[in-house]
Amino acid sequence: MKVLSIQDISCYGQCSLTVALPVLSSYGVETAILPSAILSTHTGGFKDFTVLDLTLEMPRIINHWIKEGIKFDAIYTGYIGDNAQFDYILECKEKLLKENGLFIVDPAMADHGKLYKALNENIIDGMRRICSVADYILPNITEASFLTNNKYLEEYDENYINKLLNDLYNLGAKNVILTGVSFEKGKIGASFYDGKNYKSYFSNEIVKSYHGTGDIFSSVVVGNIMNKVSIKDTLKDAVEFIIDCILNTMDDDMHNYGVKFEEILYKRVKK
Ligand code: PXL
Repeated sequence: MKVLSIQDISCYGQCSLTVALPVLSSYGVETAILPSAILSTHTGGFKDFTVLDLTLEMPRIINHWIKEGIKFDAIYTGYIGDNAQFDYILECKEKLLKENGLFIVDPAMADHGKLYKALNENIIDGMRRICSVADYILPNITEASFLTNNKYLEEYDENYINKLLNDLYNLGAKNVILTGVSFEKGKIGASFYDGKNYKSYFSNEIVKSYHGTGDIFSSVVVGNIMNKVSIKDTLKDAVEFIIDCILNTMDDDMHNYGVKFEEILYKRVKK
């Protein structure tokens, strides 16, 4: 099983490729990377972070792999800093994905009703383009509302979530997993829709939010999908993983930029 992950390297801060690689390895998945940019840190909460955009390097790497005949069982995308990269991502889907390979998109671009700091609104169209041809998409509620032009609501009911799921499905994605869903106080989880069935999994909410948890969630989902785990067990695994990571971090006041997922990973691998 070989996956290509396309997202940035945030050198410090426990998100994007620096979490995707260890998490996917722990699920037995070989992972190649196509870095979209190198940042000194992620863009949430750090001042004056540096960015090296890697758009120009992407076609060079892609063309080399095409020449080598390299192909992947899945392509998994995350944070993309530059709109010019969506054409290259679609080229990867066309030329580097095996027949029946899976194209999995986490449209990582926003949270809590706002786009991430370094992005502008053009990113939404680009993410919509790749979501529309994806086998799985993994937005949070903010991203879902931007992609579908629904109002972002903090208080909502099941009708709102079902509308988001339906509208996301109608973009063209075959399977939708919406994260950060909560219908009752004290419970949080994720909801799934594939055009036929709705499924959700909820656990006890810890009211603390950290950067990078969406990336860890998506990586756990990809690890499960590659191992052909059912969607019900996949949702449970990913939701419980994130809650364990937050519980493992929240009493450490010095660690507010991401979650301490490594100890959770180690405990699971040791079992
Ligand atoms: O965790 C999502 C993410 C990924 N990459 C970068 C980010 C963020 C969120 O802020 O800034 C560079």
